[in-house]
Amino acid sequence: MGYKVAIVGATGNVGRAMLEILAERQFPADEVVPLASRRSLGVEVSYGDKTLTTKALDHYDFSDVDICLMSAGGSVSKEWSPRIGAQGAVVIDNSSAWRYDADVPLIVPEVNADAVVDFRKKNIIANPNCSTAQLVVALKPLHDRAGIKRVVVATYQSVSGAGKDAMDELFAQTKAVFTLGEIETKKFPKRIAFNLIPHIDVFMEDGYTKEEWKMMVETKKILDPKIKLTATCVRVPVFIGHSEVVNIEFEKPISADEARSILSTAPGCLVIDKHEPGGYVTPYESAGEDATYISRIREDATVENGLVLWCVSDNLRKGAALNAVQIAECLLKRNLLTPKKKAA
Ligand code: 11C
Repeated sequence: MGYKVAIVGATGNVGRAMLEILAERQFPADEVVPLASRRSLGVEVSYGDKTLTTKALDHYDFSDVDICLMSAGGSVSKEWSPRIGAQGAVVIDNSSAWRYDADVPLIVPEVNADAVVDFRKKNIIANPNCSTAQLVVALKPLHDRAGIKRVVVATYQSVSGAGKDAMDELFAQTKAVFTLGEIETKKFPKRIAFNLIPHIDVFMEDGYTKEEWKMMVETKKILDPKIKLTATCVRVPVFIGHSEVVNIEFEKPISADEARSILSTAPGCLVIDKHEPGGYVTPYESAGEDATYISRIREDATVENGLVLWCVSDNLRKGAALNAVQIAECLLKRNLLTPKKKAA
C-alpha cells in the first residue's frame, strides 16, 4: 500500500514540476491530490499519463494525507503548513516561511539528508531557495575536502523563479520589441527583455536584497554556519535555469584539477568543463534536467587557496520540485513514514 500525497499550488510552475517528478521517479503514491486556491479550482493538471482536476485547499481534510508538498507562496505556507502538519501530514514546504525556524529542518538531500529526522516538532520540512540548492550541492564536496572559508557568488536567475506571470512578461516584452508594441512591466520593476535587473525579492535595511540574504543564511543552515558568503542576485532574460559564478576561498590548498575530479563523482553534480568553445553548460541546456552542472573550474590566484567556477541548474527542478520529492524519498528510505492507510 502506497502513500497519499497532496500538492498545494499544483497549477503553478513548481507544482506542475512536482507532479511530473513524482510520476517520473515512480514515487510510491496510491493517490495524488492537486490542490489550489479558489482562482485555480477545477484546472486540470498532468500526473504521468493521468489528468487530475484541482480541488480547493479551503476545508480540505488532510487527516488521511501522508505527505503534502507545498508550493503556493509564503503567506499560504505561513497559514496552512502548520495547520496541515497538525493534521498529521508531513509538509515539505517550498516557501521561505519556515526555512529559518529552528524547529524546521532545511534539507538538500545531497548535503544534509540526515537532518530530515528532526521534522517531528512541527511536521514541516523546508525546501531551500532555488539559488541556494544548486550552490550547496556544488560546495559540499569541496567543503569536505578543503574547508570553505568564504564564498562570493553572483547569480544570473531565470524569470521562471518569479512564477508563470513573469515568464509571460518576458515573452510579451520580447514580442513587443520585435513588433514595435508597447513594453509593459508588471512583475518586474524594469523591463526584463534584452536587459538584466540586479534586484530579486525585497530590499533589506543594509542594501542587500532578501534573495541575497537567503543565500547567506540558508548556506549556513544547510552546510556550515562558519561559512561566510556574500551574494549579488541578478534576474536575466532566460526562461528556465539559474546560473551562478562562485568564487570560493578555502582553508587548505585545492587545485582546479582536484576540484574537477571531486565534483565529477559528487552526488547531484555533473562536470562539463572543456577548455574550448561550448565546453561548458548554459541554462538552456539545464532546463528539464536534474543535475547541478559545473563548468569553468579554475584557480583564483588573487586569494590564498581560491577557486572559481560556473554552476547551472534547472531552478524548477533541483531548485524546487526535485529537491522536495528527494526529501520525501529521504523520509521513506529512513523508514520515518508509514502510509496512514497501511497503519490503520
Ligand atoms: C527567484 N529564487 O528566482 C527565487 C524564487 O524563496 O523560494 C524562489 C523564492 C523562494 O525569484
